[in-house]
Amino acid sequence: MPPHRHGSKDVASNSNGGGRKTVRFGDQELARGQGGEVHQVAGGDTPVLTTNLGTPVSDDQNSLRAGARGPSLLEDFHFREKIFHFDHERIPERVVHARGMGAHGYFESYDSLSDITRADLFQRKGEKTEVFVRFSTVAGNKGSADLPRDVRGFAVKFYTKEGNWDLVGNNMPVFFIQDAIKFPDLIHAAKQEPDRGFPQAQTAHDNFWDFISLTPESMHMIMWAMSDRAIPRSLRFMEGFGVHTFRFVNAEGKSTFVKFHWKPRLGMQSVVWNEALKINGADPDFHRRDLWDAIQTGDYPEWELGLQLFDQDFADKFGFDVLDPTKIIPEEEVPVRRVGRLVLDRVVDNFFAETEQVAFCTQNTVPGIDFTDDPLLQGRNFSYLDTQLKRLGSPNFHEIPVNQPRGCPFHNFQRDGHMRMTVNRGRANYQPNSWGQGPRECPERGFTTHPARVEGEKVRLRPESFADHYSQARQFYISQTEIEQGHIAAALTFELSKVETPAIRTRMVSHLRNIDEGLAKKVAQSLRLELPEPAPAAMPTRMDLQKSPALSIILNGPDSFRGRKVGALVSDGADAEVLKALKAALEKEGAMLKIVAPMIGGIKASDGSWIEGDEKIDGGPSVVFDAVALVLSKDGGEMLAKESTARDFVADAFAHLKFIGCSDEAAPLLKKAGVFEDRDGGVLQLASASDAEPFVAACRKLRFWERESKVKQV
Ligand code: HDE
Repeated sequence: MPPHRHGSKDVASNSNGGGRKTVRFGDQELARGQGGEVHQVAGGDTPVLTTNLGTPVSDDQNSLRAGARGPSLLEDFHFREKIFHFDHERIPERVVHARGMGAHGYFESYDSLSDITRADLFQRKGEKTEVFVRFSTVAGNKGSADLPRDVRGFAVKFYTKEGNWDLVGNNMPVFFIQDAIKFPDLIHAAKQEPDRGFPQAQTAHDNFWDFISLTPESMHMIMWAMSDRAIPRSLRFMEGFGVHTFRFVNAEGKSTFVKFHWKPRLGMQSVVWNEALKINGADPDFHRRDLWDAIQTGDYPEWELGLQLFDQDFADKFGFDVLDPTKIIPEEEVPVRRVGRLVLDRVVDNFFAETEQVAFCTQNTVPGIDFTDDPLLQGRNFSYLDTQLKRLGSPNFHEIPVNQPRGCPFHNFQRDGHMRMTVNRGRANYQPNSWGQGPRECPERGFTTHPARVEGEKVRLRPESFADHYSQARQFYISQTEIEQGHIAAALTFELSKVETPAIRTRMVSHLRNIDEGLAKKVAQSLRLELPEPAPAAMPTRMDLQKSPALSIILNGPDSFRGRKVGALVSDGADAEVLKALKAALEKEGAMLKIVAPMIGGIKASDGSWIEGDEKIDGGPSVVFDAVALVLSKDGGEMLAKESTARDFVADAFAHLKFIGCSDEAAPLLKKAGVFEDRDGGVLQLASASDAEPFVAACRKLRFWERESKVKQV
């Protein structure tokens, strides 16, 4: 029984909204209904609530009934419209990349690239082009968590003056398969198993590894997907890649091959796996929130666009086929030229209207940027347009504001269809016409396909130049630091430990033997498996490929704590000077301090000042911070030593190799957390204001990797 009986006899005479009392609440005019509910009424700046067709609504709290306790009446058009619209609020989620986060911004060109492309956005130094970016995970459904081990989508829509260019990339430069015809199989295998509907947003299950272990071409991508690249700390701390080789074409028609890279201004950083598992529980929206907060606080996320440019001669000489999307061109062989920056400076106004309805299509290109014959790219050029029709339900999805060209007008003779918004005027809806109406083609400005020669028989055949599946997988692995190699082995062990069929585990290890013997042994041992024979390989693994240091995250650390967060666990009596100095040192670094208090209302610091909490201890576990500080009074240290969430805060920070700043008062807590005896160079003195700057300087290393071998044995 609800607390207020809206329909009881005594209010029957007020069922049309009569008898409500108007009250003031702040600046708002509020009405109180007979049932006690309070709601805003129109007046002043508050507009009148209407139906979709503009009819003013008098009562949005009660449906029309025959008598206060009687049946609802079909006649209630406002009720029916409201519920009808609600029933249709959802659209099909993306079949992949369902979970995403979008933002607006701009791209600024550093230079004119007119010598290599006629693409308008690259013609003028300093030119700014509006963009919309959507980041995503791949396998999980829309409501899944942000930190599964997964590839991240990095899709950019440039609203250029010559049309929209969509660069629909990922945070890894290669892909699992070489031919688009395998995509449905790959995705079926990766998503929830069809009979049981789980596991959600993870590849740690039999179907995925069954498919992968039967698909040697995926091995290079598997090395990336099992590396720390698959668990980025923030969307702001990851690279992006166009993956395929594209073409730039200049005004003279000369073509140059190009691979696209995005380089994050704040450098790369990942979480450790155990941290990812816990973040997904503590804050499933970890990445979304981080991007939102960064933009809202004016700390705009930024990437540089990098190009690897090469010609046909290089392509002919290079050891792998540049059309094969399972291969990279090492940066050491073709350096990345930075040509502009992407800045995200505006969050969306409405998630559905923009992030959900944005329709990226690889075939959205502009004069000066053309495709190559990469069979994955060719397949994508069909898939994206088709998928948008399914999702958005009409061929007019280009009229949705986020999808409309902004930098230029658009005219053609396409007409009508579901939800057509444009009112096309005039008699001519075809051309040529003799009414002198409508747009015409423009050979000089229009998109022209680069006239690449094509010849050959019609065949279903994978080229021999795509046959080497292990050499670059090996190159990626050997380019990692020992720590990162350990993470790849641990990730493979974790995933394969979730595989219930031993034969699949074994088959997977047989591929690892073609990549690196050490890796294969490590994984076999961790699975308690006998080392199988190497998998039969179409081509022997090349042992001559050099390490590519650019592939390691740790070797390319930012050496800065900018854009990161320290969580300070505090108690009543916490040293106010230390907290002030810590905040100042972090702000100087471009980083943030968050206060984690036993109670959200805050604490009374040593100088009597009141410091509000940003999080209550169980809502702000250390996993959501990049480093932690324990700023406690003697009593506070003793009190929190008895609090399991505080012990987890410290134990996790230590286990996740974070820098910890603390004073002697934290000793009881460190002891109870089981880390007191193991204090190391990553546990720093933070007892007085002068310790703050050295502590923040130490945090620039982001993690105290030296600790890892002491906290992880299996
Ligand atoms: Fe996608 N992919 N993909 N993909 N992809 C989609 O399009 C597809 C591939 C990528 O934020 C879908 O709008 C095929 C590579 C991103 O809205 C769909 C193949 C790369 C996004 C589709 C690939 C990507 C998608 C699903 C193999 C990195 C999210 C919803 C040939 C270069 C875009 C949609 C957003 C989304 C098909 C492979 C990146 C079904 C057939 C390789 C970032 O069209």
